[in-house]
Amino acid sequence: MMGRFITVEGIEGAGKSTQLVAIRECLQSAGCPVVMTREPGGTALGEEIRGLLLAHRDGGLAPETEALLMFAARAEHLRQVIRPALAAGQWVICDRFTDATYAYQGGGRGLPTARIAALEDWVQGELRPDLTLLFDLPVPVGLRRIAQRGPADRFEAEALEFFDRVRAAYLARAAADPDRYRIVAADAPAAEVSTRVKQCMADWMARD
Ligand code: Z5A
Repeated sequence: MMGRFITVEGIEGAGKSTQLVAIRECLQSAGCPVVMTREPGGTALGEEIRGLLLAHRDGGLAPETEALLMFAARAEHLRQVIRPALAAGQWVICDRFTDATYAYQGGGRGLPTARIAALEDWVQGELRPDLTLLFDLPVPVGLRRIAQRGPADRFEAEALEFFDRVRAAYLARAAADPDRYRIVAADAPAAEVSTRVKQCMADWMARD
């Protein structure tokens, strides 16, 4: 039996990484074998590409370069980690996936959605997440959270308007596909958000 593919999305500081533990606990208590991974990254090559993408560089990066590097890392991630785990019946929880490309390189940088969709079809074939949890909160709240943890990477250094566009793109995608997305209100203490995540997972697994 194939496993299930769950992705976690949101703007900076939404608390995705913090809440991965709550998602894993739900699945493990239901007896599902879990693999946790992230993008960009998840393989040795993917982590190298992540370093290239997050590093500050004079002149920045063309949006096309950014998108192609994301998909290069993703192709390797799918080949080495995601597809084998799903084929072995494991449940894969991935911290960001292609919705992030639509939100950041599409909404944030302005790349045409059709270009991203073409790459998605090429690299992923039919594979899409079964469930996407979108952690949503006002941009200034997320940015305040990450400002407290040290120097900003290349994405974190973007202006507030960039993240407004990213958030709007995420919300538009969620509205267009309510069957796959669950929006988790993330502007609350971490324990309260965990309770929402667990309820959301329980509801989704019950309908499955
Ligand atoms: N990117 C892209 O552009 N295109 C793509 O296709 C993909 C990615 C796949 C990856 O960096 C970057 O790549 C990302 C998008 C881009 N942009 N950035 N930056 P990353 O993985 O390092 O970034 P991230 O995914 O946004 O991680 P993050 O900034 O750490 O956010 P988070 O995982 O949602 O939050 P967190 O680490 O759980 O929490 C952040 C801080 O807030 C931390 O200090 C927590 O203790 C605190 N926190 C968490 N929850 C709460 C609550 N509820 N209340 C108060 N404080 C909280």
